[in-house]
Amino acid sequence: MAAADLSRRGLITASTAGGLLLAGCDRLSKAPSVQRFTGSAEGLTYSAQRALLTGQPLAREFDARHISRVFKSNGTRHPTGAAYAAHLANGFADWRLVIDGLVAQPMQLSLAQLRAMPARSQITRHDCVEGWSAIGRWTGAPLWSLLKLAGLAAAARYIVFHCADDLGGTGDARGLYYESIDLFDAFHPQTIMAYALNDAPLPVGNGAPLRLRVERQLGYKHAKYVMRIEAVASLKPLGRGMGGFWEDRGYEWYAGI
Ligand SMILES: Nc1nc2c(c(=O)[nH]1)N[C@H]1C(S)=C(S)[C@@H](COP(=O)(O)O)O[C@H]1N2
Ligand SMILES: [Mo]
Repeated sequence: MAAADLSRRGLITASTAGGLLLAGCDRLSKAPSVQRFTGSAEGLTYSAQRALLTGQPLAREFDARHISRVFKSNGTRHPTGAAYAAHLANGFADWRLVIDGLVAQPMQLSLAQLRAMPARSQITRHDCVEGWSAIGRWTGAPLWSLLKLAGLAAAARYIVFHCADDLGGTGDARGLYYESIDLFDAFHPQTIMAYALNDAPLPVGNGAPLRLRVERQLGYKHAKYVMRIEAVASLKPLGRGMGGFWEDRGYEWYAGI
């Protein structure tokens, strides 16, 4: 990702209320009491969002006539590196989705195996923080069915998605893309691992061969190029500890729409 993109990201983050608060209170935020306050304020937002979702638990689904003519590709449009290039060259025949961490049965699934599982299709609207939306039909295996297959351990609290793309090369952007969600969203019926967009195999620009759809949250939560799904008890040991590539750089972890 270019430095210009990154500074645009920085501006977007700073323009949110949380971003302003953090940017303006750099020294203050080092005080433990302030950290506790910030932490609980975030918790309030989270439970408030959860409370608001009660009674309307599904994201809106649209009719086929609403499907966008072009579904934009954003963020990484083509992962770099020899490993991804090799997978792409042979149609992802040797690619495997790893499911591990706090599960009874760690596994590796081929694209053919994923396609053979019961699928869900949904026409939903994708909203990016950069100010654009697009409607597409996504088809994939429900995440709950994969977690059931692997047998989620009782200690698991979050599901982490490890991606193939490294946004490295420009200082702060160094690192593999990753994301995480809680078990509410992981078991939500509209949370799927999508391998098709508008009834065609997922294009490279949109995350081939597999990407997350977590329809009640903003675009950056929808991890593309997913290589590994990991069940964990805590997000702290990953990346910089905030639960995702953009969260590590100031974005909200729970990005409710
Ligand atoms: N691996 C990975 N996933 C990602 C991104 C990325 O750069 N890398 N960008 C995110 C952002 S900000 C958005 S808006 C969507 C874009 O999805 P699209 O390319 O299908 O439009 O993917 C999200 N998932
Ligand atoms: Mo985005």
